[in-house]
This record gives sequence, structure tokens and C-alpha cells, in this order.
Amino acid sequence: MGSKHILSNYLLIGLTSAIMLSFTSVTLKGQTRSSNDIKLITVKGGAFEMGCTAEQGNCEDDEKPVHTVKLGDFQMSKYEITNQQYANFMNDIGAESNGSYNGANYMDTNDKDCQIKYVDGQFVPVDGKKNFPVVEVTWHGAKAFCEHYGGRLPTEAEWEFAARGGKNSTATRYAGSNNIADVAWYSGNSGGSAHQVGTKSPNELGIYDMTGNVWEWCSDWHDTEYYASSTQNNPQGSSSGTFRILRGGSWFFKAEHCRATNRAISLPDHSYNGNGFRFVKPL
Ligand SMILES: [Ca+2]
Ligand SMILES: [Ca+2]
Ligand SMILES: [Ca+2]
Repeated sequence: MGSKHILSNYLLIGLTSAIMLSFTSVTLKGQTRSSNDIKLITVKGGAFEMGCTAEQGNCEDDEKPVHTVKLGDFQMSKYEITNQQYANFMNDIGAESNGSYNGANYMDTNDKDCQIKYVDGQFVPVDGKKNFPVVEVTWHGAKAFCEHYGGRLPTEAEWEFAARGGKNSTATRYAGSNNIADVAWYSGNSGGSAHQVGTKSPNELGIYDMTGNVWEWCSDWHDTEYYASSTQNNPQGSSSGTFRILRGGSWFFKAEHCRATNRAISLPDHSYNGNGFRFVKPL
């Protein structure tokens, strides 16, 4: 953010990375595939009403007041990031066997619920779990993954705009439907675990599992009062805080917790078996 390519040597670096990017991205039928097989959907920007709009029903205080937010265009991963993609990342950077890197905890590989194991010097998904959403990943690890592949975590505003269907929004309580079972794995149908990504119906933008399956880390700090003072253009969340935002609910949670505007929080170093993330690439 905010990098200014003023000097000619910086321009050269910019050109080099543009050329490298051209080798790592291909476009298929309007859908871009970034490196590490991250499939991207273009989300056209616009203005929307963020927070507790009528179709959401009973909201919590931190979802109020409803306020107008304007966003530019961006790309978002079609699916939650998977165990295979996260294992590739941990191998690419040479993370420690306990899931740390440069002293930061990126993944809780010692947790029995972690679906990536360290075997013979490599991170590998547990058998049968490569296309399941990565879990037991910290906010620090999720952020580092996104940056490693030329992107970033979504802001909370981008996440909510995309979950609502962006400019194609049909104003549903969940991402793509008022009937949660159509679009999500949640407590009522999950059977007590996450499911392979992309196995329910997508939302209006063709993005899968924004409701349920796993919670998704956003870049923002949580602040209960933030919506009352949010900037209108591309809000980045509170400038400081203790907890980071998670969105969308998970396989473990009831429908009311999976609403498109619900906000949840966790310490950025913590990891759980229902917390994962999604990738955003600026345009
Ligand atoms: Ca999700
Ligand atoms: Ca909440
Ligand atoms: Ca854990």
C-alpha cells in the first residue's frame, strides 16, 4: 500500500514484477488464475449499504449503524484457500515444522485438528483433505500467504460487499440465498466438520462458501464503534485494536451467526478448526 514508483530504478523493479506476473497468471473465460492455482473472480466496485440492513433481521450492536461505503474494483478468490494451497505456501517460504516462520506463528501444525502435516521435510495435506479449506491458520499466516502471492486479505468492507453479491446483489440474508442450506455448510447440515470447497451453490458473483464452511480472516481490527465513524471511501477499519475480524460463520455455527453482516473476532495469533481465509488481489 502506498508504494510510489518515483525513481527510475524503482520503475525497473516494477516492470520486472509485471513481466514475472505475466508468466504466472493466465486468463480463462474471464476468470483469472493466479499462481498457486488461486482462481479469481473480478468484483466490480460500487456503493452499498454496509451493516444491519432489513433482510438481516436481528443484528448485534457492532453491525450498526447501516452506512454507505464505496469501493473500487478488486479480485477475490472464488474459493476459500485450501490445505493444498497453504501447504504449497509453507513449502515455498520454508516454514518451520511447527508452523512458524521468522518467529511468527503461521499455522498450528501441532493441533490435532490441523489438516496439514510435516512429513520428511515437507508440508503435505492429510489424505483426502487437499481441497478442503485450510484451518488452524493464524491471521499472521493468512496475511503472509496473500502477500506472498501478490495480494492481501480482504478488508471487512470488501468482504461484505462481495458476500452480498456486489453490484449483482439480490439482498439475501446469506451469501447468495435466504435459504442457508442452498449456499452453506453450517451447523444444521455439516455433520460436524468442514467440507470440500465449492460444493454448495455460489453467490451472485460466482463466489463459493462466503457463508459457512470456515470463518474468513479480514485485514481489519475490530472496533464495536467503528461503523458510526467509518470513512465512506474504501474503509480500512480501526487503526488499532486487540482482535482481528472474521466473517461468514462456519460448519460449527448456527444460521444466525452466518448472516452476511455478522462480525466475529479473534486474537491474530489464535487458530481454530473453523477459521480460514480468502485471497484478494488489487486491480
Ligand atoms: Ca466461508
Ligand atoms: Ca457478531
Ligand atoms: Ca489451534
